[in-house]
Amino acid sequence: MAGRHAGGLVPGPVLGHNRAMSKVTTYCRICEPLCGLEATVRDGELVQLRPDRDHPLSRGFACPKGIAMTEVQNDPDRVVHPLRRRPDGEFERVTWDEALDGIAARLNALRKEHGGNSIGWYFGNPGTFSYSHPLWLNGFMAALGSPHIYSAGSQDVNNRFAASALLYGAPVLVPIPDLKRTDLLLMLGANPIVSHGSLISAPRIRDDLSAIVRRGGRVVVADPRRTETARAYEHLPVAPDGDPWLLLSLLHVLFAEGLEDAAACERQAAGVQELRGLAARFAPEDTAARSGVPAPAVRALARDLAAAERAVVYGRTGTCLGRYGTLTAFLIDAVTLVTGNLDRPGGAVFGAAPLRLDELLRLSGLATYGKTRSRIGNYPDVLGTFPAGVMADEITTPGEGRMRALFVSAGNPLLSVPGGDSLGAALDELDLLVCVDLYVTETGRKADYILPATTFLEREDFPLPFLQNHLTPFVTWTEAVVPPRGEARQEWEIIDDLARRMRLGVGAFGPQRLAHRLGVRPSPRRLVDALLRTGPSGDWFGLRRRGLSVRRLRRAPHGIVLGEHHPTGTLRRRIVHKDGRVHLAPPEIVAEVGRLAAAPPPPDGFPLRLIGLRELRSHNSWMHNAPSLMRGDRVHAARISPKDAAEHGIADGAPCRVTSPHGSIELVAKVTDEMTEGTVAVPHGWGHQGGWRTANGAGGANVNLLASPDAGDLEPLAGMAHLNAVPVRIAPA
Ligand SMILES: Nc1nc2c(c(=O)[nH]1)N[C@H]1C(S)=C(S)[C@@H](COP(=O)(O)OP(=O)(O)OC[C@H]3O[C@@H](n4cnc5c(=O)[nH]c(N)nc54)[C@H](O)[C@@H]3O)O[C@H]1N2
Ligand SMILES: Nc1nc2c(c(=O)[nH]1)N[C@H]1C(S)=C(S)[C@@H](COP(=O)(O)OP(=O)(O)OC[C@H]3O[C@@H](n4cnc5c(=O)[nH]c(N)nc54)[C@H](O)[C@@H]3O)O[C@H]1N2
Ligand code: SF4
Ligand SMILES: [Mo]
Repeated sequence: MAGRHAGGLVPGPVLGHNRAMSKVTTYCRICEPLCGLEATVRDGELVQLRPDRDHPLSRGFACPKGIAMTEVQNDPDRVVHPLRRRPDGEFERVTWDEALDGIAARLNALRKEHGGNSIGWYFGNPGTFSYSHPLWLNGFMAALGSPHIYSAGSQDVNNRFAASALLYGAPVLVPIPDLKRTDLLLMLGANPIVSHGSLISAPRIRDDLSAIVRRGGRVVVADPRRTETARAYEHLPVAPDGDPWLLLSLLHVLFAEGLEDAAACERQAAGVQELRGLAARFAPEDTAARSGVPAPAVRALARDLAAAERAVVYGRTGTCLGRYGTLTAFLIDAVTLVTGNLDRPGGAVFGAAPLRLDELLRLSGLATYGKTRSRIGNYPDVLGTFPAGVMADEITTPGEGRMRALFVSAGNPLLSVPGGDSLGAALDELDLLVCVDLYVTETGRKADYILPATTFLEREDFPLPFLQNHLTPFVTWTEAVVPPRGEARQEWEIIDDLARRMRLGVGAFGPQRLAHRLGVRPSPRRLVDALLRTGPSGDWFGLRRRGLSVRRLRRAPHGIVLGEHHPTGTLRRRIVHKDGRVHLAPPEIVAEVGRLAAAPPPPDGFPLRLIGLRELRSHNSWMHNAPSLMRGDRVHAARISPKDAAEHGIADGAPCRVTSPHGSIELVAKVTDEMTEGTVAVPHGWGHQGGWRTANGAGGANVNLLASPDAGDLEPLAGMAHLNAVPVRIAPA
C-alpha cells in the first residue's frame, strides 16, 4: 500500500498510540496555481494539509480552499459507494458490479435502438485538473461515435480557444502575460487576488503583480467592480460587456495616431489593413457610452500601451461570459500584437513545456474548432465539445441524434449553466443520467446512478493541461496521498471498466490506440511516461541522462523548475496557419464586429446589468460544505452601488429580488461603493439542495436562473453562455 500511495513519502516519527504519521508532498488541484501542499497522513487517512514551504513557486503559499480540502476529503456527506435511484426516488447503495452492469445494459440497449450518438457526456471544471479523466472520456465518446460532449468550457474559456483557432490556427495556443518582465499590464475582467489567476499558473501572482509596480511599471484593471485586484493597483471602471468597444477604440487610436508597431505587424500578421479599417469605425468618442470609458482615458491608455517598452493585455472570465467573448479574446491579442508585444519578453508569450498540449492535441486530431456543428443551434465545436447551453434542447428535441443518456462527471450543470430550471426538466426526460462525483449535487439529485469518484488526493497526477501556462516553466508529478475512501474510483478506471462491460472495441479507444502505437500498456501513467520520455526534454529511455520521465519526476516531489522564462521568437514555429502569420481579420471576426456595431439596445424595464463575482472562500458550487470556509457571516449577497440602492429602495442587509427577462431570485443586498453605477454583482454556485448538508443550510439562490435558457441565444463563435451583463432590475423583497 505505502509504495503505491506515497509520493515523496517521508516516514515520520511514530506517535503516541503507535500510529504511523507521515508527511507527503503533493500539489493542490482546486485551481490553476497548483500550489504545493504538504499532507499529514495517519493510517491511510488525511489529517491535515499545509502549504509546502519547499515548493519552488508557491514557496509556502496556499489559500483557505486548499487547506480546507481536508474537510472535503473526510466529509461525512461524501459519496463513497455507488448509489442507485430506487423507484421511490431515494438512493440505495449498490455494488460496483450492479451499478456498472446496470449502466452497461441500458447503454447497450440505447446503442442498439438509437445508436451511440444517443449518449452524451458533460464534464465539469475539476475534470480538467486530472490528467487521465478527460483523455479517457474522450476515448469513450469516440468509441461510441457520439458528438454529445459538453463541458464547463462554454461557461468559462471556449471563446479563448476559438479566438486562438482564428488567430493562430491552433485552439490551445494561448499566450500568457509575461508578468515577470512587463512594464504595463492591462487586465480585463479578471480578479487574480481572489481567483489566483486563470489561463496562467502563478502561485504568487500577487507578488508578481506588485513587482511590476515596484519596478516602475503599471497594472491597470478594467472591471465594472472595484475588485480586490483593482483596489491594489489602478482601477479602470468599464461597463459590463464594454470590453470589445474599448479594445476596438484602443486599436482605433493606435492606427489613427500612427502608434502601431509597423515592423511587428509586417513580420507577424496578415490582415492588418482590414483590422485598421474595422477599427476606424470605433473612435473613442463614439464608443464611450458603450465601453463606459471616457474618450480621453482611452486615448491616454492607447498611447501608454504604445509607449511602454514592454506591455501586455490579458483578459479572463469577465471578458468571456458576455455577448462577444470570442471577439473580445481576439482583440486582446490583436492589441498586444499591434503594439509589438506578442511573442516578446514582457509581452504575451507562448509557453514552452516538456509536453505541449497544443502539439499533443494536434497530433491526436483533437485540436478542432468548427470541425463539426451541434444538432441544436448549429454551433461550431470547440476542442470537440458543444455548448452546454444546448444540452436541454438536445435532450428534448426529437429526431436523429437526440440525447437520451447523459454522464455528468466533476460538474454541477444545474447550478453552473444558464437556465437551470429548463435543464432540470430536461434531465428528467433522460432514459439514463449517471453522475460521477464526490457528492450528491443538485444535478446528482436527478441521477439514476451516482458513482463515487476519488478526490485529487486519492489519485496520481500530472498537470498536463497547465504545463504551458506556468509563468515560470515548471513540471511536477504526484502520487496519491491517501488510498480512496470507501469504494471511490478514478474516472478513467470507471470508464475502462464500463467500456469493457459494454464490449466497446478497445482499438477504437483514443488514448489506448495511441498507447498501443507507442508499444505500452494502456494506463494513463504509462501513456504520460512514454510521451514525457520521447518529448523535447525526455530521457529517450536512457539516451539522455538528465532527461525527464515519470521516475525522474517522482524523485523531485516539489517539482522541477525548467527555466527562468519562456523562450520568445517561437511564434512562427507554433502557428498552424499555413502562411505562418497571425490572422487579424478572419471573416468570422469581421462579421462579429458588424454584429457588435448593430447591437440592439437592452430590453426596457431592466435598467441594471448583472455580473459575476468570485469569493475567496467559495469555489464554484462545490466547497460550500467545508465548515472552515462557511464560518462567520457568510451570506449569498447581491452587491449594488449606494446610488442604485437608493433609487430602487434597497437597504443594506435586507432581502431583495433580482429579476431578469428569464427569471427571478431572492437574496440579501449588500450596498457598497465598490460597484459602479448601473451594475449588480452576484456570485454563482449558491442555492444548494443536494446531499451536502452544510451547503444546503447556507441559503442563497441559483443566479443562473437569471441567464437566458434559450439555446439560440449563445455567443455564435464559441457557444459561450451569457452570464455577465445580463439585464436585470432590483426591488426590495
Ligand atoms: N476563490 C475562488 N477562486 C477561483 C474560483 C472560485 O470559484 N473561487 N474559480 C476558478 C475558476 S473555475 C476560474 S475560471 C477562475 C476565474 O478567474 P477570474 O476570471 O480571475 O475570476 P473572477 O473573479 O470571476 O474575475 C472576473 C472579473 O470580471 C469582472 N467582470 C464582469 N463582467 C465584466 C465585463 O463585462 N468586463 C470586464 N472587464 N470585467 C467584467 C468581474 O467583476 C470580476 O471581477 O477562477 C478560479 N479561481
Ligand atoms: N453566473 C456564472 N456562472 C458560472 C461562472 C460565472 O463566473 N458566473 N463561472 C463558470 C465557470 S468559470 C466554471 S469553471 C463553471 C463550473 O461549473 P461545473 O464544473 O459544472 O461546476 P462545479 O461547481 O465546478 O462542480 C464541480 C463538481 O465536481 C465535483 N468534484 C470535485 N473534484 C472532483 C473529482 O476529482 N472528480 C469528480 N468526478 N468530481 C469532482 C464537485 O463535488 C462538484 O460537484 O461554472 C461556470 N458558471
Ligand atoms: S490558490 Fe488554488 S491551487 Fe493554491 S491552495 Fe488555493 S485552491 Fe489550491
Ligand atoms: Mo472556470
